[in-house]
Amino acid sequence: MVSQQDVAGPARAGAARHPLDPLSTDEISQAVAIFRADGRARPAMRFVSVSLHEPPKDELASIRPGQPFRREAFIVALEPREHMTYEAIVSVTAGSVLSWECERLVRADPRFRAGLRRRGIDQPDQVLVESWGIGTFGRDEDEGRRLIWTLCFYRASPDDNPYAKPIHGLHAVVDLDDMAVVRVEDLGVVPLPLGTGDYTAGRTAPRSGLKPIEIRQPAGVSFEVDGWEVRWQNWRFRLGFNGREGLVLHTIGYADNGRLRPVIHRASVAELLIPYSDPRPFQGWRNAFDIGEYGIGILTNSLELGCDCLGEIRYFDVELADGEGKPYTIKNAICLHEEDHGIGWKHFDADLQRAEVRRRRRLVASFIITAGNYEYAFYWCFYTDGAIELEVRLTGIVLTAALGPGETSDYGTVVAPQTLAAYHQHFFCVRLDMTVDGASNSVYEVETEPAPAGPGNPYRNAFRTRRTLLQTESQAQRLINPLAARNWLVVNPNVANALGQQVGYQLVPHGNVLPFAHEEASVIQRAAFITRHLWVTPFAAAERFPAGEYPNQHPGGAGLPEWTKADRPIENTDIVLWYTLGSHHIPRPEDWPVMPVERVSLTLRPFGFFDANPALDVPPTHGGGAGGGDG
Ligand SMILES: [Cu+2]
Repeated sequence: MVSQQDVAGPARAGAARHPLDPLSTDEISQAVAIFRADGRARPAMRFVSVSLHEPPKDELASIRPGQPFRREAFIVALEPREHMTYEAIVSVTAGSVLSWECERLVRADPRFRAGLRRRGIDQPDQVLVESWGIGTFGRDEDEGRRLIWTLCFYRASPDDNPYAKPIHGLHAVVDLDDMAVVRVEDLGVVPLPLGTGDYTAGRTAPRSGLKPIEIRQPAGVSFEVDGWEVRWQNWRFRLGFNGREGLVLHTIGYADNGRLRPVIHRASVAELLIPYSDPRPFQGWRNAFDIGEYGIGILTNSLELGCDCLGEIRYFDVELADGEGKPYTIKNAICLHEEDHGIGWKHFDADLQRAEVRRRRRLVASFIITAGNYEYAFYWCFYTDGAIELEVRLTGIVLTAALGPGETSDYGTVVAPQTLAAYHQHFFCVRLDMTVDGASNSVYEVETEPAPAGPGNPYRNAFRTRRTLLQTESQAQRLINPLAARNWLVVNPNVANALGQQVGYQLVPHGNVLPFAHEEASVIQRAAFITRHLWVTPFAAAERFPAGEYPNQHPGGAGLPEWTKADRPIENTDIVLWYTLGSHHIPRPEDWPVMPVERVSLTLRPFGFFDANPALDVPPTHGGGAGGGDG
């Protein structure tokens, strides 16, 4: 086991400036070189990931500015010939190189080519071969092998939308260690749909009348960036990035009267699961763990000014390692900018005939990924009133399957002739390592209930809140309940505000959903975390991913269900909140050929963290300069 190496030793000039900085190109190269030089490494090894091994919290707390610090890389590597993996169970995603080889391999297979010919396709190069994790569906012959299966689409011409032409019923199963096509299954021919699914510019006459909107900040931006640290309007946090989770936020704090008060130690989206509804052979295997199997950091786009992001933008490049362990850069991977967000607060005093109004602003750190057909845009937003929001926007192309002429399905929407977009869901598991005014936190479930009728409630109008302390892990596996206005309050029971109340941050759920797959379905076994909206665990450094480290082909039970069996106490201690945000997708014809953005979100807002409205001191604006400090 050679999974961790001390890479750089004490910090040197040009190296990382902070222990939480993502690995630089040099550090990735060094880590891989050290790893390769180890006697246990094999020449044919492939690298799944080389990322920062984040320092433990106590060590982080003890590092003084200017002091040297350790730098460690976390490496996951595979040895295909010996079927050796450097972790117990390894994801099928061995980086871009493997999936590319897999696509070529499938295209070259004579059984696959014969299947294409039966469908009138003579150009295998024009077939898009998508690799999907095979999951666990009880086939004995699959035991102990690293397998993927394929879904195929056809591009009639090079710039076509391939998802408009799903190739029905032809699937290959590939062994990633042997790099061999294990079998090709042909479930019968359905003709390719005729539509093109074209959504590109130049073929539709653009609508007229849209005049330019310009976002200008003539005096510059209001945030400061120092390395990976960001400061803006009392907020202070660090950006991080890795191949699996993409953007990570570290040490989020708020400067309050000269005192930096911690709120969240680490925040990331730790898993993204898309279960599909189509029950047909192969289609019923479609469950993508986009983080655990593929890695949303690896899938991150290079963003473009004026298109992805508008206004005064600060971009961050990120460094990752490819399958050979060679570092590469994703330019403009993270976007940082501020936005006017409408009014922040207002009151018009009728007697005085005077209005007090302040604008609301937010600072947004974002990244966008492409996972095959889909795009996900992740926005972490910090507001002038102390709120934090994660907003996810979903767009891209819905996954399609072909239908026979006149055929419909109970499990999807016909979005174009003979083109079925299957019902599905997207579950984002947000991991929040809380530290509200210090590491020792507790969680209350807060609901509102009617007060009982009686002498204390003579007009029957009274309602009150009920707080339930969640004391152990089993008590903290919860669902949303909007009709009871249910939310969760993370408090520091050891710190009081000026009113004598425990300081806290409130997790406010918005729209959400549960899975519809049966409990015994493979996807629920493997991803039990989606059966509860909230889980709370005591902090443990090794507990990072809700479906376990390597969900692919894992029979299930790993991650949250396994850890929480111990039913550990979660009161007045260092805790982690796991909130799963579901987007329910019954495709509409309007989602074709490319889908208008759908958005889901989660809000954390101060509840007694401050003594009063923290945005009282936002200066007023006068005409014109929307949100401008002195416009
Ligand atoms: Cu969707």
